[in-house]
Amino acid sequence: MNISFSHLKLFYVFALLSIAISSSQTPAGYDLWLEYSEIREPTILSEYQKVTNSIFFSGGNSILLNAEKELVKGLDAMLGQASDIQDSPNLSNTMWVVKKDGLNQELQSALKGYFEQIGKEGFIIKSVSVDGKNILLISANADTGILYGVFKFLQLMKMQKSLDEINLIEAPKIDLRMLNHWDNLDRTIERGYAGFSLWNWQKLPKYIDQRYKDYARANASIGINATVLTNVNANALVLTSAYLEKVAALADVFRPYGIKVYLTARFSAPIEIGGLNTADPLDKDVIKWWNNKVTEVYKYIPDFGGFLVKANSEGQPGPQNYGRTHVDGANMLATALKPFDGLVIWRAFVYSETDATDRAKQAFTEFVPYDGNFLDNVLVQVKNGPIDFQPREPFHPMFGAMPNTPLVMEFQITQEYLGFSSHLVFLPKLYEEVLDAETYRKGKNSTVAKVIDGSLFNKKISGMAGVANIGTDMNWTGHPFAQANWYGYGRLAWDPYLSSETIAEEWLRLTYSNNSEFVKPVKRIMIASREAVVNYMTPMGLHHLMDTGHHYGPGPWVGDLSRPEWNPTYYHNADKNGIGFDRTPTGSNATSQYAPEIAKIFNDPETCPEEYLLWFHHLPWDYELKNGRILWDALALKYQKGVDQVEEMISTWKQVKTYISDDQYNEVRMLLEIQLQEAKWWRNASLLYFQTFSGRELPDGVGRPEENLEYYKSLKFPYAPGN
Ligand code: GCW
Repeated sequence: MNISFSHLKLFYVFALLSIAISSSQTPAGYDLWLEYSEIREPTILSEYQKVTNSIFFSGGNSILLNAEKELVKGLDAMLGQASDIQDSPNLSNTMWVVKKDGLNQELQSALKGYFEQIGKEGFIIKSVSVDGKNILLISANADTGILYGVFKFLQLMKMQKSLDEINLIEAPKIDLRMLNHWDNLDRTIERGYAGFSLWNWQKLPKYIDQRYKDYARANASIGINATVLTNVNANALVLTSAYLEKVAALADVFRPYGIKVYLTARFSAPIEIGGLNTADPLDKDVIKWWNNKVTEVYKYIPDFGGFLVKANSEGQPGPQNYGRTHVDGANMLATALKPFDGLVIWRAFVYSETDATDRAKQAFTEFVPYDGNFLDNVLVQVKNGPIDFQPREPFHPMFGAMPNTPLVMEFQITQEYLGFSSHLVFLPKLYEEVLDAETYRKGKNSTVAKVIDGSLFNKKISGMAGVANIGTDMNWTGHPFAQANWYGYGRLAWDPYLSSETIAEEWLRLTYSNNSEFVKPVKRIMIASREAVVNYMTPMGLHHLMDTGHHYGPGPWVGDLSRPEWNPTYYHNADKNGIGFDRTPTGSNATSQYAPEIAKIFNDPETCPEEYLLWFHHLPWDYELKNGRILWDALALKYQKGVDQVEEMISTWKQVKTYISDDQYNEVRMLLEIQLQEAKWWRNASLLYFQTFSGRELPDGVGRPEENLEYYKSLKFPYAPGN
């Protein structure tokens, strides 16, 4: 074929054009809630154009530079105008972005009360008068506050909030707002369902993947300020100099976004990488080894956050291997970190195969007696419930029971027990339920949120951790709606009193659309989704019925694992007489670990909230519930309800098709179909199995299983992810 010059030229133009198009477009979902697009609402548009017409941005270091870059990016994309940004003030300015110390005396004193409230990370967004002219001010005491303020301003713009409503004095209510990555050094992720680990250890430190910056930016946009890079089932190698150099490179990327790096410390590291023959926390060589190691870490990473430690839990080494206690172990590390202002975050997720007491009681029993014995740079990290990130658990009784120890809340964002990344489950609904729970430890209104933010017992430091659901998937989280769980976690770490409704609404507006015809119904889907998963997996207080190891799908029949508490049969106790775990004084007496006011409610099946009934009680199949139904029927109907709720989610999603792109629509539709299929699987398998004990017919209205119990038992998933 003869290709003429003009053909070639045309080809060249096309090639260039397509490069331009593809480089300006990131893959679907990659931009998370941060995709800035032109505002089409004319009043809002002109309002924001006016106020951002001429901006004085008082820059400086790399955090402020990121804030400025973000502002420019957002304004250009949303307002379609290149903004005029100056580094010194002038009379034409309509907006100022300036730290407190850059303001004149008059403004500083006018805003004094606010600056006192917002600490190091808070911000002010407010209209003020300068030389008799109104300007919009974004201000803060420190750099990170400016960064957060800019993100907030852009989010308000994107959500099309009128500027009249904007008068914000905001500060985070929790100090440490952390992600915990369960990422292994080989880049697999324990309980990860969105690809591999972002950290490319092989290419670090020289090669800095753009994703590290995008990750940091996304976190900063919701106020996350700490990240634990490695799995709590730790590998000591990350503490060797070869890896510390790589960690330092990541810390350098994250620092300009206000994020500190933490690592997990394997307790036996002095043996594994230090050549010692013990890791006894009271041994002087061990102490010296950790002191040296910590000093080395700080040479690489001067603002290193500290260590997260899982010790003497599920086979991880710890101080008890040497006859020492959690306090001995934590305080030894804390002493090494203290000179550098580093922290120890010691996990309370412990249970032992040699201890026959109810697993739900073990963490409390082990830790509460140590209250007051930890050094002041130790925080104890407690999972939201006493077992393990189930679709529903009552709040962990340790919350409120250790007034002298800062307790960090550990939520799981990755959906280990909630459908992996195929099920749409909006987790802030779960988080909210736990945070709002009443501990009664200092009378009425002693909520878990108040324990966590430190206000109940006047703590100097507070924290929340979320086990990340992030991986190398194009959209970061696998399921597009799982992004809402990352987002929502960050928002609640910032303000644990926010409602899940508010968060859902924000996320939808920022991610999809401001159109209320879209937002309203989809918000309904999100809000209903958590109860749906509880209903089709583990209704009425049932728990830990997932199949072994990978936790994918139902396995209530599993009863042959070496450790009793790894078996679902341990948790449901179904027999001819009934079902449920008796945790009242006639059973394990786990209820005694709650304040008496709460224990009393849980102890009596008549007052125990129905959603925790089988968590705390073993009840006969014909136990009569408040609505007059017997337990067996109610349970079966709950399973059905879960399936129905997913059907409703699907039909609602179909109704909003026109408001989003086909790709966006189809992606979620396909996932919802999987969710429906798996919800039915859960219902069928669970009910057929429990029916072998109850011996009763399924009540009307409950779908009939397509297969028999043997079929469901025969299903195997050797390559289920995350295991
Ligand atoms: O939920 C269980 C998980 C383990 C996890 C452990 C923990 C990292 O199944 O994979 O280990 O909890 O939280 O330590």
